[in-house]
Amino acid sequence: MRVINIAAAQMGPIQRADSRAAVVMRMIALLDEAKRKGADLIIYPELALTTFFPRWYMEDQAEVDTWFEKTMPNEAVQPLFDRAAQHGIAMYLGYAELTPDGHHYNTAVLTDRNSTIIGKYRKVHLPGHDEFEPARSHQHLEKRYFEPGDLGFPVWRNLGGIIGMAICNDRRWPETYRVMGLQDVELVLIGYNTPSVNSLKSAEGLQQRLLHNRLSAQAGAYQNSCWVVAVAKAGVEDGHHLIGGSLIVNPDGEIVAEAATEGDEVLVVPCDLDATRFGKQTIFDFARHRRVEHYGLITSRTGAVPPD
Ligand code: CDT
Repeated sequence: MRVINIAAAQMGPIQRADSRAAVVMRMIALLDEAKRKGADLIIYPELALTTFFPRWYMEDQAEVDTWFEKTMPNEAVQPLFDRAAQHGIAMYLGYAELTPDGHHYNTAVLTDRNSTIIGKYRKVHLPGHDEFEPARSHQHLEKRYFEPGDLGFPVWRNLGGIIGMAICNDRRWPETYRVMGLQDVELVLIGYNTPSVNSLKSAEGLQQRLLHNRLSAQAGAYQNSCWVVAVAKAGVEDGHHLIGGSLIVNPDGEIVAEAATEGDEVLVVPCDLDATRFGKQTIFDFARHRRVEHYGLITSRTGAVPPD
């Protein structure tokens, strides 16, 4: 058995007026609870330090940049890194990254037990739009504020396992998991902020969005025989509702823990990475069963093209 005690640290809403320092205090409280429950690794949501600012239309780039972190850790976040190192807990932390040469990414970092950053992922699949769209019930301006990630889907050895990262909308795309599956990934970590309503389809509500969240994580876990941990920022943020439903899924695609609230809540589950081996050596033994000669369209074509 190779057990990692995983803490899915769901966060309740962060309001636009909340300071980084106040948010970090909440994150440290979740970290302390995770420690009491024996966690080795804690996963926080996407953009965990701020409100989900892409719902706001902004034209002033200086204002936009106030939502981004220029260094990681920085002064506001250092207490979280310090406490994690003190507890010996590794971390997945999502935040908005502004690089020294002016690039903007929706990013997550992975730390080891000493709070040393050992991995960085930049969100590849950016949903939404890049201009104000009055027909929508709310804006989702990720395409305006972020560039698509430029790092691909790497995996890292950490805590005795092989760990990969994705961010929110990435979880809906099978390619996300498969590229990591082809690197023998055992544990995929995902943070998310998902509005409970579809801004263009009022009939799609909370229950359907929770269903899609489960479907995506369960399919990714099963089809790649890996653990998937998906962690929400939830509840009513600046008047806009985000789904909760943080969950931990085993390599058989079964949900082993799911958040019960839309607030700050920690789920801790012992996850045996050796449980990934059976599926990887049988039905999803990629080396024996995949037929890449038939998969060319996956990388040669982006949009669907109907037959003549
Ligand atoms: N943050 C994020 O990626 N949210 C999207 C909302 C999709 S609707 C534009 C998601 O896939 O959950």
